[in-house]
This record gives sequence, C-alpha cells and structure tokens, in this order.
Amino acid sequence: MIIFGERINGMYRDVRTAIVERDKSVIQRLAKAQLDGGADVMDLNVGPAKGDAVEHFVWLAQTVHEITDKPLSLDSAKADLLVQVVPRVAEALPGTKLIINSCTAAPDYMAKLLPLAAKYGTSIIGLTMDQRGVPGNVEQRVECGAAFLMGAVEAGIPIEDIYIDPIILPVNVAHKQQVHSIEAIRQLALVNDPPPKFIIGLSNVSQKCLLNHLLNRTYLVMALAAGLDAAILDAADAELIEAMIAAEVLLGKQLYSDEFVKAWKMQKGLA
Ligand code: THG
Repeated sequence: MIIFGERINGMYRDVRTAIVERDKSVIQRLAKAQLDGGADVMDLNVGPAKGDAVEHFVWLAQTVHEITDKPLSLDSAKADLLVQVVPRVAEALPGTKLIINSCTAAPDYMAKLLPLAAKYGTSIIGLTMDQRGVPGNVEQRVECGAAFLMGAVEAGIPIEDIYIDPIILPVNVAHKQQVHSIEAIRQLALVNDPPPKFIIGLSNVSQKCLLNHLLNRTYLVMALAAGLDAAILDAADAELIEAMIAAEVLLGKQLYSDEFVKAWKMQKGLA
C-alpha cells in the first residue's frame, strides 16, 4: 500500500505555528517521524495558517524536500490555490514527483486542475463528489468517480497517475456512509480496466471520536480488503501500520514469514 503521511497539516496547532514562524525544525521532525513509520509520500496541507498560503506551501515543500526526495502531495480543497501552488513548487523542486490533492468531479474543478496535472506531469486525486456535494448513495459516488476518471484520461493523464478518493466521513456524524465508500471502491475497481488507484483520508473516519486509533485500523483493513491502494494516515501510529502489514499478508499481497512485520520494514529500508 502507498502510505501518504498525514501529519504535516495546518489543522494541527504545532504545524500551523511552525508555518507562520518559518520554524523548519518542527516540520522536519514531524516529517521524519512519518518517514520512519514508512510514509511513501508526504501530504502537505497549510490549513488555516494566517498569511500567504502560496508562500506557505512553497516553504513547506522546500522544508520537507530538504530531508527526503519522496513525492509531495499538495493538499487543498481550493482549486484556485492549487493553480498557483503547483507551478511554483514544480519550479522550486524540479524532479520531485507531485500529487494534486484534490479535485472533485465538478466541471469547474476539473477544468482548472486536470490540464494543470497534465502540464506538470503530476498525479491527481479525484473525490467522488461534485458541485452538489458528497452523494448520499453509492450510485452517485460511482458516477462522480467515473466522471472524474473519464475527464482525467481525456486530459491525457496516465492511468498510473489517477487516484480516486471515495470521501470518508466521520462515523459519529455520518452513520452508514463508511459502507458507501467501500462499496464505491469495489464497483469502480470492477468497471475500469486497468483501474485507477483508490485512496482514502483514513483519519476522517474517527475524527472527534473516542477510540479513534481502533476505528482507524479496523477501517483500513476493511478498505484494503475492498481494493484500496493508498491512504493518507498517521504513519507514526505503529499499531496502525502493523494492522496494514498483517492485512497485506492475509490478502496475498505479501508473503507470510514468522517475522513479517520486520520483513516489511527491511524491504522499506527501515530496519
Ligand atoms: N481525502 C483527501 N485528502 C485529505 C482528506 C481526505 N486531506 C485532509 C484529510 N482528509 C486527511 N488528513 C487528516 C489529518 C488529520 C486528521 C484527519 C485527516 C485528524 N486528526 C485528529 C482529529 O482531528 O481528531 C487529531 C487532531 C489533533 O490532534 O489536533 O482527524 O479525506 N484526498
């Protein structure tokens, strides 16, 4: 599974403060913890940090790139911000793979972000929602995913660079939607050959819930069984990563050995 480290997000107060104060050490320490946990990609989100969001993004990307060559996921719900940020980061860090996180299936989002992804050779994440919001049923989620996928392929984006995100909502506010997201992965994986990649923002499922770590790792295993390829998660959560490794062994994606957790770490250069 492709692990996107979630922790460099201005939603966290320590990150927000470090961005505004341009304190590299805080960001690099948090990023290193994600990398040490097995992150393959670093998700960067400036959140509600005060000041110039474009300059914040460029600084965050440069700061994280100083300690890793891994791909960077530029995370914002604002298409107009991403339109400014992607060319700046691409220019500042030539050769670094970028992921646009995220686009929706709404026509104005696709018109702004799909040509941008094609021009800069980035990957892009498409959410299964459109201008009407997050669908309340599986059928419309699948329709949005299919519309995004068709638009992305038409824009010339290679299938390997296309991710679909069936939007995870918190279980304490949106009862039963977690099942819709999983069913959307199953259906979209079946109707597309070759399929795009499927990704979720895992921690959404347990936001403001007690036993959030337990909910996260249980849901990750369920989604992996349905065909998930990637997740934005806290790679520093060791029990979560262990549940992921065990699921991959049981799904036949990795060979069993008596020390399968250690084998995974060695394969990643972490042990
Ligand atoms: N899909 C895509 N991108 C995304 C999301 C998604 N980016 C943002 C978000 N969702 C994924 N990142 C996070 C990061 C943290 C949390 C949730 C999602 C989180 N944090 C804890 C909380 O709020 O309870 C802890 C907060 C704290 O300690 O301050 O839940 O879905 N494509």
